[in-house]
Amino acid sequence: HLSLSPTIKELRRSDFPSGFQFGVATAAYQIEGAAYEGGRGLSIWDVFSHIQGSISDGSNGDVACNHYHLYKDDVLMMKSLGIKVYRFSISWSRIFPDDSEQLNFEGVSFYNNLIDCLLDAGIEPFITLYHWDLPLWLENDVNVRGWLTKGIVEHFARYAGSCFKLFGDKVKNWATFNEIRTMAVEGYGNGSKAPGRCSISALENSKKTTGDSSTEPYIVAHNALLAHGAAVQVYRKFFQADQKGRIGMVVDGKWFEPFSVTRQDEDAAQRCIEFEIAWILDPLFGMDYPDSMRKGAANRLPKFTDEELAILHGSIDFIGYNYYTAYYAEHIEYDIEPSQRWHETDRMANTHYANSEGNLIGECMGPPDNDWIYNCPWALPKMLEWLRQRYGKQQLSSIPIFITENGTMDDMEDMPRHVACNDLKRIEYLKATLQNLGACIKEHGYNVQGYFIWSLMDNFEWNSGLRSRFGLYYVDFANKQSRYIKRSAEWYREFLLQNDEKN
Ligand code: BGP
Repeated sequence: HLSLSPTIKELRRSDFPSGFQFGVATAAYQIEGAAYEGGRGLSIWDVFSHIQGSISDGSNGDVACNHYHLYKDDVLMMKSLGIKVYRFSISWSRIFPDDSEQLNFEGVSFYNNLIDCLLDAGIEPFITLYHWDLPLWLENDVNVRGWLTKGIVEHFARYAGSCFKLFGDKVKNWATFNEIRTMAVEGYGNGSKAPGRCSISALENSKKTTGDSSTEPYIVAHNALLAHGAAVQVYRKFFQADQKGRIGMVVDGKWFEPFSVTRQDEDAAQRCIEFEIAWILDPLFGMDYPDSMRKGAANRLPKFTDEELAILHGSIDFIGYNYYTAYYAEHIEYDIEPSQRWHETDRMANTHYANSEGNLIGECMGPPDNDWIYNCPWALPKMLEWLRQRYGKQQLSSIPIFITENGTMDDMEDMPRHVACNDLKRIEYLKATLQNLGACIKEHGYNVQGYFIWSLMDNFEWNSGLRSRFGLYYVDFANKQSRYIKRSAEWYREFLLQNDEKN
């Protein structure tokens, strides 16, 4: 019952509106390395990645792609691709390494140099302020406790304000956060990402017993939303008029397809979408948390004051949406002790595999013979339509969407370089996603203005380490982090440059 991609034979730059921006995306901890250089302070990821058992291949981001030292080459690589915009994140602990909150000028210079280099190459910087690498001093501060208290809000606003002041004359695109949902659910629900807090005995990694996973993901997301609101207030009050940039947020959320055409499964799919993307976006559009969450998580979900909601309402100039994949959703009745509940069980719906395998994480719904993890390019238009239905065509006509991440990985330890570089399936996936995107913009007029491939190069893929390769370029981590072009990079370059010449 799945609708397949529209059949467009060739993908052309002209299938997209002129002015549509194509780029690539990365994040600081995943590529920079130089973890102990340039005056950088530690972040929660430095600690987490060094705890035995937390990263599946035992790697960490100490060196990663060594982008800190190789950034000039990386910018040349981007220039050769023909991209016009580059999304990357700033490492907060490179800017404010310790609790004195004194600027680390070496860190500031690194980003200034990178930004200058990008601008020289004709590439616009698109900066994410927070891509999960919280300074350790904020995690350890007993009054702040990372994202667990509202104490974090003023620190984030101060950090954001410093970035606007330091870089805002040259940077016009700001995203406050990357995927608040992921950091809340995986950092505090199942504990698979830093700071690795988890109290759910039903989960495989139940050895982690810190934290209260029935409440913490909600508290963390709530405080991050408030921090977003505070940062946007700073930008709008002190910087936006002069700097003339835009500020928004990057969210994620899978598409959920009802497993059967029944009212119950349709409700389950809707509930799953609400528990992911609407959790974060609804408050930004002047609504409270979705009703399904207020019912499902009941008194464990924090409440906004009217004043807080007013700050969040209208606090984005754009939506950054990271699209990867789709899952089935099937209604399942759970009978779970409130103390054992967490985000996944609260939404009371999962895939049809949930019970039989005792596994609360869903199964991707792509073709079964496909060995790639992300393979549902057709669901992106469904999500765009869902967003339009929920937030209104008129409202979204003034709040553009950027697809801030889209990509796929090969996941194999010791994959030979020649195999990894001959990545025809990645091309297939990216091309199919772009075909779907281009066609639905053309046919339905969705206000999507840009698309970023995750990722420029293979990098430190969080809990799965260096073995999961997402890059357009191969990185030889055992040999000076040398970069090698993959077929997908050649394809992207051809698409962007040839068509550019034609236009
Ligand atoms: C996003 C993150 C990226 C990157 C990507 C990979 O959630 O923003 O930093 O890690 O995911 O995909 P996934 O985490 O789905 O494997």
